[in-house]
Amino acid sequence: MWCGIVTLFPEMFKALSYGITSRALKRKLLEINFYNPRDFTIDLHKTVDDRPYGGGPGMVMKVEPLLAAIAAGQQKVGNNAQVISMSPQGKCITQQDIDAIASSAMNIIFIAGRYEGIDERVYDLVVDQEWSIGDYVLSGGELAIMVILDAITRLLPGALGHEHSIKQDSFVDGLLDCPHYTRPEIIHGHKVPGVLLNGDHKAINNWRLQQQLGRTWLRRPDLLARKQLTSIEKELLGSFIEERGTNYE
Ligand code: 4FV
Repeated sequence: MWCGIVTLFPEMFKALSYGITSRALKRKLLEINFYNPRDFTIDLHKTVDDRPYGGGPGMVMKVEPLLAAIAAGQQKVGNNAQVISMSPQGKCITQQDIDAIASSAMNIIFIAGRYEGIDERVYDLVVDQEWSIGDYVLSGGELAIMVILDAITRLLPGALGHEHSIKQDSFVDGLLDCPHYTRPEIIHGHKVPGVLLNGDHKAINNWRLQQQLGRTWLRRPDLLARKQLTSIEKELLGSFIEERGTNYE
């Protein structure tokens, strides 16, 4: 996967040089090129922002340096990159979106806004999609891009040591993840659930699915409302709720 990142702070992306994203970069599963709008300015002061028309606080990122930076990225990949701007006004990205992007192998040029945002005419002229990572305001789009890139990269074939763990991810089946335990078997008086200790994998898978259903019912009923449960799943959730009666876990 190739992605271009239009950002005033390319050094921030050093954060991707750790763990799974680092390995994916080394294995060339992911290739990133940076385009700093400041390098595409023509004035002595390398101006990338200006005061907002209509007044008001803050500054707005100028059209020309952004268009030139984006054009440089498009040139790198023969003009077939999707231009994606990160902002709170964008579509809130879900795991389903991440799955679709990771399996699409599409080229992406991300725009990291700063200040109050970018001039709207950049959207009119070159932005294909606008994405958000959540309903809160960041000081810049860089962290949002890294969140998206991290979520995509771990799904790229060869990125994770063991592919099957993806199948057990949260949200893969529209449910929250089950609890995880490792040694010691008892700590501070807290024991690992017995079902996980006697190697009955059918019982273990049922327990994990029941935990996923129960937790989703407790914490994210909105997700459960979107999911068509099988009869087994209805049974497992039913006994989860029964076992807990009114007081939840
Ligand atoms: C954001 C978000 C976000 C808004 C102004 C950058 C900031 C500044 N991006 N999801 N939430 N962006 O807050 O993606 O330009």
